[in-house]
Amino acid sequence: EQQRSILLHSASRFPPPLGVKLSYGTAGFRADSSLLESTLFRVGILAALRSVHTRSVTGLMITASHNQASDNGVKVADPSGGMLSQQWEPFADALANAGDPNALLQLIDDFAKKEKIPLEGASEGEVLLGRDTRPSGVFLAEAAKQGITSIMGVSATEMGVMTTPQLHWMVRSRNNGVEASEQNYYDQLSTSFRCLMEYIPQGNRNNNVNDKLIVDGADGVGGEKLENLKKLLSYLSIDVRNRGDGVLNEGVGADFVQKEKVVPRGFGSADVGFRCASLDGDADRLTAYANGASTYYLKQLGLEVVFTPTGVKYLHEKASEYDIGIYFEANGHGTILFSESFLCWLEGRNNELTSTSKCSEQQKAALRLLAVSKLINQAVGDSLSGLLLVEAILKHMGWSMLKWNELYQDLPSRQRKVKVIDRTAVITANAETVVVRPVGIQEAINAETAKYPQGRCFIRPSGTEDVIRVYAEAISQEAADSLANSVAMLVD
Ligand code: 16G
Ligand code: ZN
Repeated sequence: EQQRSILLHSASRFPPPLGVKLSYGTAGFRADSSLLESTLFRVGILAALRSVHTRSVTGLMITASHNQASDNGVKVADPSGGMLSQQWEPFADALANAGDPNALLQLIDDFAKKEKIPLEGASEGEVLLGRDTRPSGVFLAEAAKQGITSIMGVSATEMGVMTTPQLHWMVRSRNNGVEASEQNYYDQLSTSFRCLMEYIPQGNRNNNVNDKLIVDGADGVGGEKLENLKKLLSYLSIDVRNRGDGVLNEGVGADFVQKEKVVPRGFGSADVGFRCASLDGDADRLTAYANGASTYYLKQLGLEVVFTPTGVKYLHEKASEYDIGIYFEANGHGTILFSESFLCWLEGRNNELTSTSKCSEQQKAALRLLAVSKLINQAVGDSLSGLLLVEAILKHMGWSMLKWNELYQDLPSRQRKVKVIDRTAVITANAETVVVRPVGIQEAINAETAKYPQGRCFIRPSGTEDVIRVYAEAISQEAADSLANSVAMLVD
């Protein structure tokens, strides 16, 4: 009874906006920040219920990533540190769209019964609450906190301004019983980075790879966090630009650089010859690094390459099936996952090492892999940790930027988006490589593609916008453009 009245009372303070329908989508709720207060309150309830249900710490992150500064959004981190379980997504949609407080209460009641979630303060829970640098994050965090604490026995721990991957990392660490402060995060990254640098093969120690790296922080949270991290780093000097003085994501950041194919604000001819990288607005991705040509290259190396539908949650799930699963998206999301059993095996090699004096090549390799597993964020893609891993690898291999770039030739490509009345009319299969509906369209795409040497073309409904995305690759830029155009016309 007490739980019901608390919920009814607090819900009445956060009425949903009229005529707005929200969907949890591929990466949580996202909209103009003025529309999101009630959504944040409700997602707070969701994260709290998830915590009670799993008897673990969960997370709630307030960000709209690369979107414009006036937008905002929210997503929930599961106890593993990964994305919210897909089984709970329909409940997230229902919660966000429920009408008056009574309807909301009914929904929570039914769901709690179905999932056997004990309410009435019978159990405990904790939600870590983080936000990016958007000004609206402040009042939205307050709404989220009200939602979290309206579930009896659950507390909200405010982490303040964080990168998305920092918050996910903290949730994961807390549930693994390790210390999980921001300082712990920097310590883990800088220690494992130092370890990798110290195990660089003799011959490559003094190679000509420049120690300077220039980073575009997208005028978001990543720049200021990198400033903290860089103080602890040896062997590398980082010049951080776009640290938040300009407008978030405007003419800066990984998404801008990838889509517009131009250098970000604050970079110019004086930077030619240096390694540069762009983070996105919440620092969970780096400038683009995948294309059809990389798939071909990786297969040639003898690696197994698998496709999944678009979206981190699908990639992450698939990658977790392997001892070492590396996943990435063309837009810069991705990380590396190590299985528990493989990590145990590596630890075993490590322990052998301390008991004997001489370190074999195999043992060194095991040590490096262990360091990589600590450097790379196992919870979710992380531009700061990804950045350091790339630096360590370049140094290890003795590769210059030029050499790295020459590993394989990216195929020219073109992305187009086509506005449609109903994007759900397009249904795909085989990890979005084949269109099954509308009937006949795949045959038409095949016929167009066949006209272009090395042509590839896919269409799929976007998970975040009301559009159909068209992606084309071919032997020249003109050919890729032309293939994308003719297929866009088929869709229109
Ligand atoms: C979201 C997804 C990303 C995906 C993108 C596709 C997460 C954290 N992010 O940003 O993985 O690539 O949506 O958007 O899951 P689209 O369907 O509009 O192209
Ligand atoms: Zn992002």
